Order: sequence, then structure tokens, then C-alpha cells
Amino acid sequence: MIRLQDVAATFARTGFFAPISVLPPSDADGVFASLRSFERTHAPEGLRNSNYRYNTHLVDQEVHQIVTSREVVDSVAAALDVGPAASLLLWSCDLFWKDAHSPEYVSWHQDALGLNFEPPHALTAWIALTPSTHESGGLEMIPHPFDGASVLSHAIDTSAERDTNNMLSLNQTISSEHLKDFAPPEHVNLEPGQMSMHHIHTIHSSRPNCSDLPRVGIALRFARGDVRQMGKSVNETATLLLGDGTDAIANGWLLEPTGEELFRDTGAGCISEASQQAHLQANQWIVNPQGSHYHDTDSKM
Ligand SMILES: O=C(O)CCC(=O)C(=O)O
Repeated sequence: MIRLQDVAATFARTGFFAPISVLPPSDADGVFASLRSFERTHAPEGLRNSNYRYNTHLVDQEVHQIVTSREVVDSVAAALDVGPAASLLLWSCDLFWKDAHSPEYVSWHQDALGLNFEPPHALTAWIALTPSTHESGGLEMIPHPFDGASVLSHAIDTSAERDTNNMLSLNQTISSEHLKDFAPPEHVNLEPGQMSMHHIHTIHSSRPNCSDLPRVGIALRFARGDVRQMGKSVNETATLLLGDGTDAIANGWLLEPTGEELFRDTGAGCISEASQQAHLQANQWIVNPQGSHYHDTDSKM
């Protein structure tokens, strides 16, 4: 049993925490199977390449239940030190899917790049649906206290010649010159159903999948309600997980419908109208590229 004080202390010291068991392994297998079935019905081009890989919790009820579960929310609230009067928001969620023996990788980067969250009270939680190990291309983190950390310079490459095996939308990469000032990276090994958390300032990456199984995880992006998105032309939408949302609304966040509203009229294998609308709204940057990249700093379409 993990003590939440230990989670908070380790997270503050190293910028990440793992592993936390948030689902029995058989349930994680079940979610993966249900995503496969969702894919057959709604994304025959492949879920990993479809818009549904973003904010999947707004269209898949099982994913919604996981992201709003006590196991997830309590650990995130402890790491972000969410006080009794503050709100906790899930402002994005995306699937990171590497097929077996895929050369795809994620270069060294910080999630904070381009977010302009002030104060930077935000983190990414990553839930493994399949084994995420050194061999399968699991996350690697550079331990560093997040307090006082800053966003380092990243090289960006969106040219036609960019390395398409890099899964990041901008191929954003911190140079090895910058990395040598930091401690060596640590591998994060996760069994299906286990979660890691990293602060938006934590430097992390992942290597190609050299295993025989797909390596699939759900990345959940959380922020405290006192976080304001600076200089955004379009406000982000977010799912309220703790608190009454007053602080979040005052900081410009738009609140998505609750799970009850989203999935009220959901029949087997069917996405509700509200759920589709919420997904479109949360992905408005896809339909309205005016705000392009404003919430897609981490993964490519
Ligand atoms: O899944 C991966 O390999 C990388 C995920 C990542 O960089 C993130 O969730 O912030």
C-alpha cells in the first residue's frame, strides 16, 4: 500500500513517481480489448492514427471511469498538493501506442514546452495497458526536483525531412549538451494497470519497442484549478475531478460535461451524442487549426 505522503515527497524530490497500481492487470487487459473493439467500430483506420486517440475518456466510458477513479485522482492530488478548496482538472488524455517491434520513439523533452501554464502545477500520469519496460520502450525519466525547474531549449523539426519515427508532434528535442548537466535517466517499468506520474518540467523520453507485444499506455494530463493558460487564443476544455471548479473557471478553463452526462444515453458499442460533442469541443484545435498545437505539444496526429 503506497502512502500518499511518500508519493508527494518523492515526486517533489525527483519530479516523478512510479509504479502505482491503479487497476488489476486483468482490467487493464479488458480496457485494451475494449479499445480494440472500439477501433473496429469507430476507427477502422486504426485508433493510434485517429482523432479518437485524443481525449479518449470523452468517448469511451471505461477509459472515463479509469481516469476519474479514486486510485488515480488521490495520487495525482497528492503529487500536485491539491488543497481542500482547490480544483483538479484533467485537461487532456491521449493514447501512446507502439506496435510490437516498432522503431517509434519519443525524444528527450519536457511536457511544459509551449503550454505556458502559470503556475506550473501540472503533471502527466501514464497508465500502462500492456507491459511497458526497458525492452518494450517504456518511459525513461531524469530525476530532478521540479520546484524552480525551468523549460529548457528544445530543437523543433516540422520539416518534410523530419524523423517520422519520433512520435512527438514537433519532434521537440532537448540537446545532449543540455542533458549532461543532469543526473542519469531512470527506467520506469510498468505492468498492465500500473501508473507513473511526471511533472511537466521533468525531462523524459522513450525508446523503440523491441518486444513482441504492443506497448500501449494512456497519458493523462492534469492541472490544478489555480493554473492559468497564458497567451492562449482559445481556452482549453477540462474534466473537473476535484473541487467545485470556481478557481478553474476564473482561470479561463471550460468545463466538459460530467461522465453521467456524457454516457447517459450510451448503449452497447455506441457513443452518445453528448460524448461526441464533448470530444469535438475538446479537440477544437483539430477542427479549428487557429489554435494549432495549443494542446498538442506532446504527441503527433
Ligand atoms: O509514451 C511514450 O513513450 C511517451 C509519453 C510521453 O512523453 C508523455 O506522456 O509525456
